[in-house]
Formats: sequence, structure tokens, C-alpha cells
Amino acid sequence: MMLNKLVNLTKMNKEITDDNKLDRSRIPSHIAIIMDGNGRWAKKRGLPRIAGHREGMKVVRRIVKRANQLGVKALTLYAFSTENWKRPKPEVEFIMKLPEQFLLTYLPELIEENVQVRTIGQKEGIPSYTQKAVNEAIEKTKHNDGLILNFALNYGSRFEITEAVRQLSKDLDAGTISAEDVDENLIGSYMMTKGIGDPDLLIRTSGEIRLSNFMLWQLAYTELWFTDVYWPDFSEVDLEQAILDYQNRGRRFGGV
Ligand code: V0D
Repeated sequence: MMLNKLVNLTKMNKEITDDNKLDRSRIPSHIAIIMDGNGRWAKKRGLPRIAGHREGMKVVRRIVKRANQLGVKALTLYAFSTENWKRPKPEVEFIMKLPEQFLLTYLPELIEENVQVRTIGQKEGIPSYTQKAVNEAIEKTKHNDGLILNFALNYGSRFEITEAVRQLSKDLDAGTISAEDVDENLIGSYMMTKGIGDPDLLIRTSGEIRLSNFMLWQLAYTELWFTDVYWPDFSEVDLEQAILDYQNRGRRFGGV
């Protein structure tokens, strides 16, 4: 009887220990993150909103590094939505200088770490100096075959889908494809994420429980994970917790 209890306790303990340890063989291949709460983080500290964006940029660097170490294959970061243009002009101007700043400081490190930079979104809408910095990073990392670091810049999912349908319609008109060819795979190939698998895990910081027009097509089967933590406070430990929860969900409810 006593032994039985002890065995059970040991089993429970083992389960607790296992539940708290990342399974390195089941790391989500593609993680997408909505990096929300920079303004609120700053407000809480009596700082201007831009201070939150600057701090958020530093967190990007740390999370990219950790994701890469953990063996994540693709990381998509929602940096600026088509909605964000409604913010005060000085704030938008500051944000648009971040890619240049980020790359000036961290591009050598990204190259060192074999990271490949990509973007989704409408590049046309953003200032030329922002485009220039981003294009340079894409060019200089295009032969890297490590982590794909995919920035969603001036991105909106309905716009992405609309553009895909428009292009698909043109190809139908031109006769390069026929209606019978249209399936989920083909539609996926018209999306800006072409060549990157769908996200396995979506993280949204700062307490909002919405998708906000982010990757609506690609998130069809994605595990969603929300935290109240503001993006500038998001740490490597939070990332690992999200991955751990993702792994435990799979283990408890997984069909196959
Ligand atoms: C502000 C928190 C890095 C979210 C992170 C233009 C809001 C800091 C980049 C970046 C932004 C983008 C492309 C690239 C290299 C870096 C960035 C924006 C905003 C929108 F190639 N941080 N970051 N881009 N923020």
C-alpha cells in the first residue's frame, strides 16, 4: 500500500518534471509573434511611446537568438500593420527608422548566426530608407540556410488574400492556370509566405486576444498562445513557456 503510494508519487513527479522540460525533438518549426504592448510598457514607466519601440527592438534580437538556438526554423514577427499608419506621425517616423538601426547593429550577428531575413507586406508603402535597409539585409542573408527571420512590415492579411486572388484571376485569364487547378496548395503559393510552412505556434503579447488581420490563411491550424506580458518585457523564459505549453497541448489532446 505504502509502496504503491510512493510509486504513484514518483510517477507524478516524473510527469511534473517532464511537463516542465522542453522536448527538443518537438520544437515548433515556425513561430509567429504579434509583438504588442510597446506603447503600454512605456506609459507604465512614464516614458514616451518610442522608448517602448526601442526596447522592443532589443527584445527582437534576444528572441531571434533563442529561437535559433532552440532549432526553430522560421520566425515571423508582426512589426508594423497596415493599421499602424493611424498613429501620430512622429511615432510612425521613429518606427520606420528601426529596421535601419536594428540592421546597423545586428546584421553582422544575424549573418554570423546563419539567419535569412525575409519580409511579407507591402514594401511600396514604407519610406525608401526603410526599404533600402531591409533590402540590403535580405540580399546579404539570402544564401544563409539557418533560421528564416520573416518581418511582417506594412502587412495586412486581407490585403494579402486580395492580392493573391487578383493575381490568380489574372493567371486564369491568361490561361496559365485553369479553374480545376485551384486548390489550397495553389492558393497558398500566391500568398506572401510562399516557401515558408504555416506557423505551428502563434504568440501574442500584451493581453489582446485577437488576430488583428494577421496571417488569417496561414493560421488555420496554428496553436494560439496569449500572454499579458508587454513585448519589451517578453523574455527567453516566456518563449520557452509558450513552446512548453504548445508541446503539452499536443501531448494531452493530440489526435495522432
Ligand atoms: C517596433 C517591436 C525590428 C514592434 C519591435 C518598421 C514595434 C520593434 C524591426 C526590423 C520594429 C524590421 C525589418 C528588418 C529588421 C528589423 C522592426 C518595425 C518595428 C517596423 F529587416 N524592430 N522593429 N520593424 N519595432
